[in-house]
Amino acid sequence: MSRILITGAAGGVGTLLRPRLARPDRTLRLLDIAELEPREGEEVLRASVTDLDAMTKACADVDAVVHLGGISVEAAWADILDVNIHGTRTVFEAARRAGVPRVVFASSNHAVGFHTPDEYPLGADTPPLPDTYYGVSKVAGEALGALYHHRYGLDVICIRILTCFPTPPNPRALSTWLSPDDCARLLEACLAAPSPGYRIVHGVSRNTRGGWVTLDEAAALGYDPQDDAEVHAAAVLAEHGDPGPDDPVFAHLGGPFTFPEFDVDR
Ligand code: 15L
Repeated sequence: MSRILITGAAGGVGTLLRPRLARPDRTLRLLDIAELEPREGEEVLRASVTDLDAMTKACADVDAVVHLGGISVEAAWADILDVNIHGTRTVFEAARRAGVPRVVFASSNHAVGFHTPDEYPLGADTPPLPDTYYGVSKVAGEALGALYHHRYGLDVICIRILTCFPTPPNPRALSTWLSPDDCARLLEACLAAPSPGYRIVHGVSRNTRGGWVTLDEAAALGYDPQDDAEVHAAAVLAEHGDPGPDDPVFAHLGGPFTFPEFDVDR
């Protein structure tokens, strides 16, 4: 019997993963600031990732933490600093104090969002080039993961997730979609890999219009994506129109997050 703690379990990715990570031999301990109703095989905790005491208790008797909690878009610096950066440090520190051997951290393409198509496919060793304060928080989370691996020996896998939604939400996502099922496949690979050490991998499906980032690092963990956004292409383009290859949304990996209107301090 294993126990996995999922932070931010009521959020978008958490909601998609919850039924997909359920196993008869596994307890999912779901943590969020929002209320959750436990189902069979689940435990529910209502707490903030910024609360070290609560997080340390939440990490008791846990085999791995899947850290999804935090703000998932651009926001004011004070909020990003508290919830995403301080909160992520709190999660790693709580895991260390409670003796949790493995943390899987939901990073984002926005950690490297200002990289450009002439550099594609971006490897997981691509240097940080965040496109927002949100992206900065993901770079900080990856750095904290490296610290907690190298100083304290935790296994830490940072997944630079591209676009994880039930279906591709826009034309850019025809290249960047991570299907919910592939997301669960990647998480299972991250949880099962023997002694992964510290790694950064990309979270994306095997999209026909992909090739923006490498899949090799995730494949080395055992990830074998089965889905392709192309099956949704006709519907997505009918709804949103075809922006064409010269549209600014394709000028950087981070797409709209690089646009001036994402500057919250303007
Ligand atoms: C992310 O990191 C965001 O959390 C999500 O809302 C999407 O915008 C996604 O990146 C993306 O780049 O599509």
